[in-house]
Amino acid sequence: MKLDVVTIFPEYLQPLRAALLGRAAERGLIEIGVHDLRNWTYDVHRAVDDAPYGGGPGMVMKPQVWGEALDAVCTERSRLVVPTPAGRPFTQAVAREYAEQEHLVFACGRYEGIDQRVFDDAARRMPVDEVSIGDYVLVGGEAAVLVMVEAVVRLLPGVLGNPVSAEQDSFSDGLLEGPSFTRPEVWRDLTVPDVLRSGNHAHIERWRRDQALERTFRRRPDLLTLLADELDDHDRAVL
Ligand code: 6GU
Repeated sequence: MKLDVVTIFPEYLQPLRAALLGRAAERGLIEIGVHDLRNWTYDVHRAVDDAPYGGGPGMVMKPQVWGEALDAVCTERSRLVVPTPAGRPFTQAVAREYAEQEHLVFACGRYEGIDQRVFDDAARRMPVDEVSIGDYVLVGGEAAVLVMVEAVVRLLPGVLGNPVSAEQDSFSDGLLEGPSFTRPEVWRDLTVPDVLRSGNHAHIERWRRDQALERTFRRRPDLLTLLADELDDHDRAVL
């Protein structure tokens, strides 16, 4: 998979070279390009923004600069991802969909956003998604790109040491993952639940499912409503 990021803060994307993502790149599983938007400015001031039509606070990023940048970075096989608090929610399902793509291009806006015509134009040649990582406002899209790239890349074959971890985590079955324990058996007078040391794998699986259901009910009841049809009688008894 190829990943390109266009930003006015390329140094902000340095974490893409670290840890899990850095190792995936070294092993040739992904190829990451980070591009300074100012490479495509055309005036001595290297201006990337201008006052908004219609007035109002802040600045809007200029269409000419973004148009040239995306012409250079995108191909007819790219998918353009635009982080914005005004986007559709980025979910695990979206991460799975992105993990199937051959080329993702992330366009990081700052200020009050990017001239809408940049995306309307790009959409004539490629899929364009405006996506939000949550209901809060960031200063720019860079941190959101780090979040999305990590969510996508860990799903690629060969990136995680143990592929079962990706299959079992929160959201893969629509529930939050329950608690985990390791040695020692007693720590600061707190004990590991007996069932986990019982060796009875059927009991352990049932207990884990119950814990996931209870946790989801308490913390994210909205997720359970979505899952209502998939719960069996035992599941319902837990709730
Ligand atoms: Cl994806 N971008 C920005 N700039 N702010 C956000 C966001 C994204 N998601 C939530 N807030």
